[in-house]
Amino acid sequence: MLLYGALNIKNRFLAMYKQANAGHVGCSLSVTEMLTFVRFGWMKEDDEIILSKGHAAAALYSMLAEDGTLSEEDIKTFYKNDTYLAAHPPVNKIKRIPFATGSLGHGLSLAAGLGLAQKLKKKDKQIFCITSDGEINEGSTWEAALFIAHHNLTNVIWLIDRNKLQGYGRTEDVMKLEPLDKKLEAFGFNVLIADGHDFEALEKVKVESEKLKVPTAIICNTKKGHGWKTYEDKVDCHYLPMKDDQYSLITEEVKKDFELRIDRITD
Ligand SMILES: Cc1ncc(C[n+]2csc(CCOP(=O)(O)OP(=O)(O)O)c2C)c(N)n1
Repeated sequence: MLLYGALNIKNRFLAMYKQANAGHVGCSLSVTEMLTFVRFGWMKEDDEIILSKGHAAAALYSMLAEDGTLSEEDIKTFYKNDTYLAAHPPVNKIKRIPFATGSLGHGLSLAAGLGLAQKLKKKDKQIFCITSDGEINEGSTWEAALFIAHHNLTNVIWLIDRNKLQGYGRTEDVMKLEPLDKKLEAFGFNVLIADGHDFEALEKVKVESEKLKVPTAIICNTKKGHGWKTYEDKVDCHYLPMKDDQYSLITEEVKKDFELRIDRITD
């Protein structure tokens, strides 16, 4: 079940961040449900997933432990010397990580290339690309969007983690993106909008996207630091590592959030 998967993924990466004393906790909490849904609720075994916002690598590694690609022993090496579970995903080291990401703004171009290759080979593989919103500031993202629309790459599914925060401020203060849906539509996308933490909403856009004959961009409205009440939707959840008391608090909050959601389903 998706909710259990997301809980495990969160608990695992929170422990990883804690032992590494590393930041980017909020970035991973923002994207967990999107990753969980794509991996366990949408993609087929042969499909590709590209996490363009590579700074949320811990969430990706944790998801790959959840599906058995990585072991719990691998996970313990996160951030350590000589590990391949570095702060950003490496290339050619881990099954299901086709490209190194983390230099923001490149993931969608990589997805576009894969998408075109699949189309030329007449294969039905789908390419899921999760970008952040801040990296839409990069011109390369728009170039990839033009390319996807021009080649009508309906096999590329672009999900945007629209938490409205970047590293040092709010997206609309740093470089305005709105009206993002209209801009993407003008580029030739069918734009769908969903709550990126809500599996039912994600399921609806999945069903909707499958009816479409033009490329899909899904704006997933999220909260950076989702569930970390002290820092949710605050810029500090980007770089701040968790102190001991915060780690206890956040794991407790994540558990409560999970129980609330289970209750809502079973009511
Ligand atoms: C090309 C590039 N410039 C700068 C950075 C440093 N950096 C890491 S994360 C980040 C901003 C994160 O904001 P956003 O991209 O919106 O991600 P999210 O809020 O979803 O974590 C920046 C500028 C980078 N990784 N790549």
